[in-house]
Amino acid sequence: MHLIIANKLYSSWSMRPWLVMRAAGIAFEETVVPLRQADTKERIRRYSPTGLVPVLIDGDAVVWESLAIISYLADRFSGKGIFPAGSNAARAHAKAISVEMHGGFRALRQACPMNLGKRFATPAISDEVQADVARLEFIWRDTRQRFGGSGGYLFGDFSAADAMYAPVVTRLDTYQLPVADDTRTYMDTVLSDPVFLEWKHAALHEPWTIEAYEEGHRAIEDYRAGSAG
Ligand SMILES: N[C@@H](CCC(=O)N[C@@H](CS)C(=O)NCC(=O)O)C(=O)O
Repeated sequence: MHLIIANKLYSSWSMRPWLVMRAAGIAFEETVVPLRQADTKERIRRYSPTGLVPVLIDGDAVVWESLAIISYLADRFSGKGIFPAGSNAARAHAKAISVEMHGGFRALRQACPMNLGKRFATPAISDEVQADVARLEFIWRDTRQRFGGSGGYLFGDFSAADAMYAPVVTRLDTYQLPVADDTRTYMDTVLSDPVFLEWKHAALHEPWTIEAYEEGHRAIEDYRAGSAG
C-alpha cells in the first residue's frame, strides 16, 4: 500500500488516514509531496485525480478523499476495529461524527490553520469559530459519555473518529482556544498518543516552512528550533 501525503507540519487531511494506518498496524509506503513548491501540482497529479492529497494506492484501487481512504481501510481490514467494534449504534455514531468533521468546522479551520511547529497567542475569536468550538466540545463530551467507557478516546480505544478529530485537537492547542476541563483531558489523550507523537516528531524535522500558512498569527513558541519533538 502506498499513501501519498503532504507536509506533516501543515497537512491536516494527510494526518487522518496516516494515523489510522499506523494505529491499526497496517504496513505502507509513504511519499510526502511538499506543498507550495514549483512541482507540487505535477507531483500530486501523478497519483491523485483531484490534484489533492492524501491518496492511497492499493494495487488497482486508487482512493482519494481522507474519509474515503479510512472507509476503504475499514472494509479492507475489517478485523482491526478501525471504526469501533462494539454496537451498531456506536459505529453509526462514529461514522456520523467523522462525516461531520470531513464537511464541517470551516470557520475554525480557516481561522486557525494546522501548524504543529508553533504555539500562537490566542486570536480574536469570531462567533462562527466559537460555535465550531462549542460543537466540538459537545461532540467529544457526548460521545465519550455514551460510548467511551473507561478509555480515554471517543469510543474508549483509539478509532477512526479520533483520527478525524486529531487535527482540530491540535488547532485548539496551538491557538490556545479556551476549552472546558473535560475537553482538555480528551485533547491531552490525543496529543500524547504515541502514533500522533510519531507524526509530530517527523513534522518538526521537516525542512519546509510555508510563510503563507504562518502569517497573521503571533508565535509565542517555536517547537522546530532545536526541538527533539
Ligand atoms: N477533502 C479532501 C481535502 C484534501 C486537501 O485539501 N488536501 C490539500 C493538503 S491538506 C492538498 O492536497 N493541497 C494541494 C495543494 O495545495 O497543491 C480530503 O479529505 O482528502
